[in-house]
Amino acid sequence: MSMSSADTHCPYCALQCAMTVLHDASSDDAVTTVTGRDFPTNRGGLCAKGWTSAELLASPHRLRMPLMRQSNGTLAETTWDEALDAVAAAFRDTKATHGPDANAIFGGGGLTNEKAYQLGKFARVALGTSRIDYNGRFCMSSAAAASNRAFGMDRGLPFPVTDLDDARTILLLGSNVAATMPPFLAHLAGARAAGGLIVVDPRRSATARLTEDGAGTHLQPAPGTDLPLLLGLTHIVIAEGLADRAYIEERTAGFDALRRSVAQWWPERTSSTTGIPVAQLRETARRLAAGGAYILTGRGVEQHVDGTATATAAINLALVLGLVGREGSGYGTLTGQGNGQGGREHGQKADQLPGYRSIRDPEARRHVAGVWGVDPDELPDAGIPATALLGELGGPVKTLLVAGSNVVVSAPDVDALRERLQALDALVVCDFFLSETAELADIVLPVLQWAEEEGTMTSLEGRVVRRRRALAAPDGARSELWIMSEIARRLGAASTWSTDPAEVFDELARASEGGVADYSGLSHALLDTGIEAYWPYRSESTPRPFTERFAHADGRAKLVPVDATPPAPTDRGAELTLVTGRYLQQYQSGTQTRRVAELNGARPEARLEIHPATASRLGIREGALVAVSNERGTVKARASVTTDIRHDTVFLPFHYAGDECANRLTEAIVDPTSAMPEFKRTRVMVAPDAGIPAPTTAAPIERPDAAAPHVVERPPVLVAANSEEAIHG
Ligand SMILES: Nc1nc2c(c(=O)[nH]1)N[C@H]1C(S)=C(S)[C@@H](COP(=O)(O)OP(=O)(O)OC[C@H]3O[C@@H](n4cnc5c(=O)[nH]c(N)nc54)[C@H](O)[C@@H]3O)O[C@H]1N2
Ligand SMILES: Nc1nc2c(c(=O)[nH]1)N[C@H]1C(S)=C(S)[C@@H](COP(=O)(O)OP(=O)(O)OC[C@H]3O[C@@H](n4cnc5c(=O)[nH]c(N)nc54)[C@H](O)[C@@H]3O)O[C@H]1N2
Ligand code: SF4
Ligand SMILES: [Mo]
Repeated sequence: MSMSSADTHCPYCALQCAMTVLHDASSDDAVTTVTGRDFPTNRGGLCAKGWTSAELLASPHRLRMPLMRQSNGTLAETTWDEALDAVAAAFRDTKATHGPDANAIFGGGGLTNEKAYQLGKFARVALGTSRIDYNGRFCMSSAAAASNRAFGMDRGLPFPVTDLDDARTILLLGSNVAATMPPFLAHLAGARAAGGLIVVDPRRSATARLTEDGAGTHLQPAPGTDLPLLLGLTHIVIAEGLADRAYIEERTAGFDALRRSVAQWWPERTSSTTGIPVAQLRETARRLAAGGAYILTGRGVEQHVDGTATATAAINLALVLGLVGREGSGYGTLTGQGNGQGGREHGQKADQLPGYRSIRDPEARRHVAGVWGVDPDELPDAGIPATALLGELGGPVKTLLVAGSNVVVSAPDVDALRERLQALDALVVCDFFLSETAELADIVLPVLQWAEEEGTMTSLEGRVVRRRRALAAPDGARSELWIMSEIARRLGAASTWSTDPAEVFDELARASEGGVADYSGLSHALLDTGIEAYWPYRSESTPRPFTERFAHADGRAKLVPVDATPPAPTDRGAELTLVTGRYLQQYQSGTQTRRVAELNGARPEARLEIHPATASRLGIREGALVAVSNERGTVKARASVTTDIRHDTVFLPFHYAGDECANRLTEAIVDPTSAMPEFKRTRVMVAPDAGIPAPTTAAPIERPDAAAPHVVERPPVLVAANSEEAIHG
């Protein structure tokens, strides 16, 4: 058969747009194409990343053999047996010499449910280590912590995304969906038509622009002042008698303490802290109370040292207004990575067992150990969150396996992290490309891409969808389920290690039974019948889990008082606040999208957004090369002079490596509850960069040729040929 096709979902973000992949192997140049497929979330639409996703399947950059570090420092191809023997030996030696917690795993929210589940089991059973966490800590942890505390459950959107279509008002805090999930904009159309899209962002982002022409309001607070803003809005709601007293009485607990906690955030104080006029504050509060309102948060308000408190304040506002668990209104957070939702439910988190259970809960340990066929007392205790785990590298942690993250670009303070990665006894990276993190590895294991594997993903609305295989993987690449089973076998691990995604899913379903994220009624076969599957799913789908009760034992939502310490004044001489975020055409650390000619052609480099007044004060012209620096490092980028940003703020995307890597500047300080790092508010100095060469990217990726912008001109390169410079640069 030369033509094959599969109904599947996009490899990138949490909207999980439905697509059909067509593979035509009839000629020598096999062609794989994607088309949008009708589905409630995307209605046939895809963004530029989705449309171009198939290009990477046959990419010349694709890894096709395991790589191993040679004595001369380069990476060279090796056989699977040799590579897996070496990985097993590294884990065994590390454990024997330094104890089980000297082995660590770093996972990712892009992994299927099956792989994320197996990775958690692999850490606890095959390695016996507590040291596992994942990049979702950098993404969803603040919103997750706030939702768990308030509702007893963390499902990003506790309602189908199509519920938003009928909203009259949507308060969207710190989310730039116009760039990060373009097909999602269709669900904002109703609120825009009603004049009720309220976007809170210190930048006039593409999403903020959607409020123009009467479609809504853009609130442009100082970065990091969302918490006072939300406390102030809650104050107004209560003071003006807009709170839903009957709902508060019937469905929540803790109102009196909450009321006291916002008492001091009167409108004038809120206004002077956030920079938002009192009239706009009052208008926003009244609009939210007028019916048909939703409150949604994104990374802009969550990726802060007070991210959990801010998400909690957003939830409190929604609860006081009576929006949650009612038809036609709601609160939610917009999950980011493809499986950002499912990836945070099945055991990749340091303190978690499958089904969103606590590893410290004796009953959960008994149940899951029973499914795994091991003694519950042998399961390790809770580990430590991602930033702390990365902080242990080269110290207590000697061997690290990374699967599904490019930490040396995406974690905070990457210059320091790079040194720690280099101090490891062994770094093992599973990837299909030589990411910047894989470049540092001792062993690189090439894995499958999305269209080559079977599995499930859980989208931003808590819906379990099927990822299906459309074509065979290239020779030499292997599935992570196979890799884990092979290492487990070499280590003589207990339990069984299936390589069949449907079987692993069945095991996951049993392990999750009775947990908060209960998948026990689901299977690949059932999902293939096309049913709608919102978790919890024991015998039926739960599209709106909070309609009757919240997940706490008493059925009530908890109002948790939080307070804000007003931030230090924003203008201290030459210092500016750096906020970081995303471009439409680049995805995350850029490993994938920087290799797609069309996408990288549109966004080939990081640009520093800076206000004209600030630029002129600093002597910076449009397009000029600037140095952005602080005590941790320096980033070189060209300036984009724009009135879309505040005077006191500059913006960089975090998709690039080398001199352009924004995370050379961010600090590894974290939220005390969620351990989310501060990605959105970093003090920097900006200066013209006279005489210093233009930015270079450490990634071995050629910029597209200007004459042929749709062609990647780089020939297939075997990594063995890589220079020292490319590996260590
Ligand atoms: N094109 C593209 N799409 C993606 C991704 C990608 O990398 N590229 N990544 C996916 C993932 S994993 C995620 S998590 C999502 C993220 O999706 P978003 O949350 O939309 O992404 P960000 O661009 O990080 O942040 C959103 C906005 O927050 C604003 N912001 C920064 N600081 C503050 C602040 O203090 N307060 C407020 N109110 N706003 C602030 C920024 O200016 C930015 O416009 O996108 C997903 N989709
Ligand atoms: N300054 C700043 N930093 C940030 C953020 C920010 O807003 N500002 N956002 C944070 C957020 S929200 C996130 S989610 C992180 C994301 O940052 P990362 O965790 O680095 O995410 P990706 O770039 O998607 O990295 C995924 C890597 O795994 C590979 N990969 C993809 N799928 C698979 C798979 O199935 N298996 C394996 N083994 N590999 C796979 C890809 O090729 C890529 O190299 O960055 C965080 N860092
Ligand atoms: S919005 Fe997200 S899921 Fe949809 S096509 Fe774009 S990247 Fe893929
Ligand atoms: Mo994310």
